[in-house]
Amino acid sequence: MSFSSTSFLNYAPAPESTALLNLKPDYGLFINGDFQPGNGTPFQTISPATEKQIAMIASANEADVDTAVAAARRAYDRTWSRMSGSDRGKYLFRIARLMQERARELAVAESLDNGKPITESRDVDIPLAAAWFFYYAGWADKLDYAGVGPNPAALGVAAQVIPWNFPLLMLAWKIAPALAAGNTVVLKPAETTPLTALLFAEILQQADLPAGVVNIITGAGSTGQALVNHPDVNKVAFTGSTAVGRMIARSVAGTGKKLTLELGGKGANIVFDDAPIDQAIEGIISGVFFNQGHVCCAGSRLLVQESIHDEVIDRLKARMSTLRVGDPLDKNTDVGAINSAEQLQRIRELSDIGEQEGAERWSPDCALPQNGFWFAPTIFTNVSTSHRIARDEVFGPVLSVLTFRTPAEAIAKANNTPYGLSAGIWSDKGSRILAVADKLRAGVIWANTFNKFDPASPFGGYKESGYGREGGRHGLAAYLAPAARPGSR
Ligand code: TAP
Repeated sequence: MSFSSTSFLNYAPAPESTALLNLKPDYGLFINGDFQPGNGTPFQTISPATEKQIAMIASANEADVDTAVAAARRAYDRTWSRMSGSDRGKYLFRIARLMQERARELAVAESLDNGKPITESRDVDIPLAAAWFFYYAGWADKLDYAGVGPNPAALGVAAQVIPWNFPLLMLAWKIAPALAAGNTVVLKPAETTPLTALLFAEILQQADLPAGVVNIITGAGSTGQALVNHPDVNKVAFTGSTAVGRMIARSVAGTGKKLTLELGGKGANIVFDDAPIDQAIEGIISGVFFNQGHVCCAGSRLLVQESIHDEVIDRLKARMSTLRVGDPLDKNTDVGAINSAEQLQRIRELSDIGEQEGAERWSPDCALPQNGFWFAPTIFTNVSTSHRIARDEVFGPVLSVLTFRTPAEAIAKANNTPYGLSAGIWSDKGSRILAVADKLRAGVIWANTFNKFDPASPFGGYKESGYGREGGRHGLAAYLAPAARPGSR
């Protein structure tokens, strides 16, 4: 395999945006500061909007995982754990600034590889990813205040496995706090979206980050499994499905590895009859159609007060009819491509089950492109709490609508899910918002807004949505242990 830098792109519907990209035809594993071939069989990453290949990606087998963990351990022992917090902070600031400099290129690569609209990657994913590095850069020399007692210590080597819905942003959520706290990292991106993680590896080279402090290994689920099972890993951080999260929790049990899990969700967006309706309609739309609904904290269940149900549904349908589904690189696109054929299949299956179980299905009349993976924005009314579409995470542009009469009924229905990640409350009364929020079992609750993120704000779930928090001081504490007392181990 060659790793020469040649301009390469099969996909060119919006030439002014793709001209920014100078992608390589093949990407290696990023280990110990260099790209190198993997021992597994390389795989292609494709554009989900066209099904065309973007690049070939190396695959890491167990031996490569071992090399990457050994590189991270060396870098931890010899360099990163010995560096002052203020010097680590300087590297993080440098990485953040380089991400800003290469923001447009990263945004195009993200939309190409993931399928999300360019306006979202440009205005949300990439700026937030840089913001995470800026935020944690500021913490690097202030760890005594990070919430785990005086003189906290790093954990060592962190194994991080991330999903395909926010590839660069999830990378930032994982790597920035780990490095600020003094850990070194081996990260595995999702198989369908490795591209921006590999461009990020180039940024690390530009930033002169010491070799081995961050290693990025690509491959399938088995690569992730080998990584989290590696005996020389001290911390595991995973975001993805609840099924894989469970397997990881089992394999980590009894090993002494510290674990954080950010898993699925089935967020309730609760709309009371005194809600600011215009804003609520926009919040419901962005709550479930942002990023094609590939969002763990999506407001995928609308709980609407019975007295305003018909008005809300009419207005939602009118607004959904204005959504443009299509080319992710077109700035006018609202809803892009579904990330993979497998995910499209899952969304179709759950939607078909919704109809079979008696819910009423509606989508606006919109033409979908011939090639690629697409699903029209869809709303289900007449949904009851026992329906699969009210219980299972669809992870697609599908909204299930339930009704309630009283706040107590809204709370009971919102909490009637195995998940506990997010919720939204729409009401004119602050006292009602606070009273309802107090009784919701959700890690993140938005009031009269939805899907807003900030690096200073902790994010994470209850119940089957996982444990541990990312973001803020809490996110840093997940990468720290209180320092051992003198004379003890
Ligand atoms: P997962 O299989 O959980 O994938 C997430 C990450 O874990 C990927 O990097 C994946 O690698 C890796 N992985 C897979 N099997 C693993 C194992 N045994 N040990 C360690 N790592 C492993 O998610 P998915 O299959 O892409 O999506 C399935 C469903 O999960 C979705 O429909 C959605 O409901 C949910 N999901 C939730 C989230 C969030 S943010 N909560 C994110 C993604 C998906 P590969 O990509 O190479 O398989």
